[in-house]
Formats: sequence, structure tokens, C-alpha cells
Amino acid sequence: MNRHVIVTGASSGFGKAIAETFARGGDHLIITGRRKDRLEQLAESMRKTHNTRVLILDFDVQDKKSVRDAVASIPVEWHPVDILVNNAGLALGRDYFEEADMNDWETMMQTNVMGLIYMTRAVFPILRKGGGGHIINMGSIAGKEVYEKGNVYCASKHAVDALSQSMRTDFLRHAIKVTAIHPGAAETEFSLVRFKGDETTAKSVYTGFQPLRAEDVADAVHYCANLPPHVCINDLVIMPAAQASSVYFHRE
Ligand code: NDP
Ligand code: 8X3
Repeated sequence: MNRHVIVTGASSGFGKAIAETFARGGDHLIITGRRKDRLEQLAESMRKTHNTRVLILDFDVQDKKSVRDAVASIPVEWHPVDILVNNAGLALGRDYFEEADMNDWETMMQTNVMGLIYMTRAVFPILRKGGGGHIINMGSIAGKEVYEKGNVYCASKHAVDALSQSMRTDFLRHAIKVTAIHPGAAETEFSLVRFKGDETTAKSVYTGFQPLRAEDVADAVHYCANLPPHVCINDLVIMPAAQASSVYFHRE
């Protein structure tokens, strides 16, 4: 569709699948993350397979100046940006409140909340240039319900929920749509990151049921982005069929 789409956290999981889905649909992608090698591989494959234009920006969303510099470096031929997908994020640890590592908490808040804020503020002027635009924020079922030992990850995603509502309200006058996507359990690198490389524990999260695939979430994002101009999905909760809430799973 020839749109300019920024996807944060495109080096893995949802972000990678989202970038590929938009590229398949004929859009041009600005892909971001810290692992440049991964982004280069993705860019090469999207250019070859979908004949799309791709720009790579490697930076840490936690760092306000890096975000500003990266967005300022976007060449003018990429203006306006039509869609910003704020997807970069992570969970670190799953521990009782009194036992969890404070550094993990700071990283989650700085990435999931401040990173999303920095990105949105930096991209806003070039989104607005097009007279509209669409911001799609990656929340979580953890942003709708809390669960045991979810504490600060849940708080960070509740903040994404609140920020999405605030942006929708404040950006009404700019005709910018704001959609929040809230997935349940999906098998990506998420659990491996959360459990700090412990593959056994990471795998155990998904035993006995079929989790979402990154592509399932990407299809939902793409659907929301392809609605007519007068239609906006504000909030979308997408779950594996075997998951009813953040704690109820049907495991075989
Ligand atoms: P992955 O771990 O597979 O991907 C996370 C992405 O975020 C990577 O591309 C990573 O890139 C990027 N990222 C993390 N920290 C930073 C940072 N400081 N700066 C820049 N980029 C960063 O996980 P998912 O794809 O599953 O997660 C994507 C989003 O979806 C997250 O916000 C997560 O909270 C949310 N989510 C995940 C669910 C799941 O069950 N998987 C369910 C609900 C929501 P790099 O390391 O290269 O910087
Ligand atoms: C990821 C889903 O349930 O592990 O956001 O918090 S959950």
C-alpha cells in the first residue's frame, strides 16, 4: 500500500513478523532494535522477497537522546510516516514483589513505558505531517489483569494501556488513530529473555497448549492498520484459544 511504517523491536518475535506482514502488503519499513545484524538480515530478506524499501535504525529505546537522534536521521523522502508500531519491550524476571531485582524493574519501566513515550514524542511531528496517521501500541493481557509475580511487568503494560487511551484522546484533534493490541501467551524470545536464558523454564510456559505465533499477532496488527479512514479499533485483546485470562489455561 506504499505506506511508511516504523516498527520498533523488529529484530525478533512480533516486531519481525509485523514488519514482514506490512512488507508483504506493499508497505515500506523502518525497522528498529539494538541487534543490527538481525535487522540487516530482515531488511535483506524483505527487499528481496517483497521488493520493498527498508531503513534500519539501531538504537536503545531506553535512551532519550538515541531515540531523538535516530528519528531525526530519517531522510525526508521517508516523510510523512504513516504508521508507528510501538512494539519493543520485555519482561525481566518473575518474582515476588519483595524479592524481585530492582534493576529488572527499572529496565522494564524504562523500555516498555519511557521507550514508548520517547518514540511517540519523537515520531509525532513526522506522523502529523501527513495530516493523520496511526499509532499502534503493543500492550499485553498483563496490561489488563495482574498475576502473581507479574508486579512491575504488569504495571508497565497497564501504563501502556493508559498511555494508549491518553494518546487517543489528545491526538483526536490531529486525526491520529491510536490502537492498543493486548496479546496473551505467544512463543517468541519473550520468555527466554524473561527467564534470562533458562530454556527449560522458558519452554515450560507453553507446555500443554498451543500459544499464539508471532504471525497471529502480526495479522491482527495489519488488520487494524488496513481499516477505512473513519474506522479505528481502539483496543484488541488477542489470546490463544486455550487461554481465558492471564491465569486460566487449558493444558492437555
Ligand atoms: P521478543 O523478545 O521476541 O522481541 C522483543 C523485541 O523488543 C526485540 O526485537 C528487541 O530487540 C526489542 N527490544 C527490547 N528491548 C529494547 C530496547 N531497550 N531498545 C530497543 N529495542 C528493544 O518478544 P516479543 O516479540 O514477544 O515482544 C514484543 C512486545 O510484545 C513486547 O512489548 C512484549 O512485552 C509484548 N508482549 C509479548 C507477549 C508474549 O507472550 N510474547 C504477549 C503480550 C505482549 P533488540 O533485543 O534487538 O533490541
Ligand atoms: C506477555 C504475556 O501473560 O506473560 O505480555 O504477561 S504474560
